[in-house]
Amino acid sequence: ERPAVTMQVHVRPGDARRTLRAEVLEGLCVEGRPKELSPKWLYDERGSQLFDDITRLPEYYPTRREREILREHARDIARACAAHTLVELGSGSSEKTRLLLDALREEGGLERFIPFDVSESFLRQSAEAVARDYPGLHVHAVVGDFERHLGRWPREGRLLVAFLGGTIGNLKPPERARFYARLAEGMEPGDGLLVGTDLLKSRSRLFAAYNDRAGVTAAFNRNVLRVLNHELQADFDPEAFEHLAPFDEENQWVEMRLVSTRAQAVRLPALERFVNFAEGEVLRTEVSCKFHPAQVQEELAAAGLERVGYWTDAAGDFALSLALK
Ligand code: AVJ
Repeated sequence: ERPAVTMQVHVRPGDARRTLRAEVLEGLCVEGRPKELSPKWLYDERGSQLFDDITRLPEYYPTRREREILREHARDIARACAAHTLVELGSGSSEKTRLLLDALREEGGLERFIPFDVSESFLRQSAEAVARDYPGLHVHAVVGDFERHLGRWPREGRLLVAFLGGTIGNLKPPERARFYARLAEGMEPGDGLLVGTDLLKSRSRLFAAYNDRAGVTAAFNRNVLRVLNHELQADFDPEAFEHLAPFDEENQWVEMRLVSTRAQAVRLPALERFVNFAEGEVLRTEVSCKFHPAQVQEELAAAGLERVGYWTDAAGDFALSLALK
């Protein structure tokens, strides 16, 4: 018997390909403009697997730290928001989700779980697994892009929207302000947002976390070139690009770069274009912002969300903030 999962689809596979083409034209093909791609293209099946491997690297602390915070404080979070519905944006990490679901259930009010993700097949699997393990819980999966379909989910009972892992750091400050504002717009008074943020720390630890010795992050970064090869019939040679992820002090973000090791022209037949790279030219594939504790509170407040809870791990590496509308 299949567990009862309902599904709402805002993004179809064809849409993703069209969006990719438009973003590649904008991000790679405008002569004289620094080359950049959205980090969302890093996560095909292989990329998601590689990210999963990253979360277990000795140098990559965020996943472990956030799990530690949830183990310690999920009950406090559940009590402070008393939510009936948990919406999880980018519902990647089932273990962390379960810590929240368990706490919300123990606090008495949990009725509904709404995982929200761009990848339909992945989403369906994890939604069905949750439905199996939490009898009586309504699971409604939403396939959407959190930059375009925020708030497009059923609105019933008091909401807790969870955005974990530090993925908020992928948004640059103006995008982040828009994101919080749009999210707040779709919330009712009493609804909550739980957001995970990586905190500022020594350059050397940040560097190590994104330039691991085993080279998993490098493989993850280069994987985006394979995605372009597959989706656009491009002929990138991933080995002709070096992975580098320095910390940018001014912007307070780690940025992942692919650095062209030589002058090269890459064919993009699906777009009837070539992309030229000079030797040493950079393609930016991700920014990962790091935060001051007070900065998170200020950004939430600017969107009309009041931070009512703040928790860190024992080392002070990572933080969870709970804000209410
Ligand atoms: C999934 C966006 C939180 O920024 O740390 C890990 C992605 N990139 N290593 C992060 C990532 C390189 C990760 N987030």
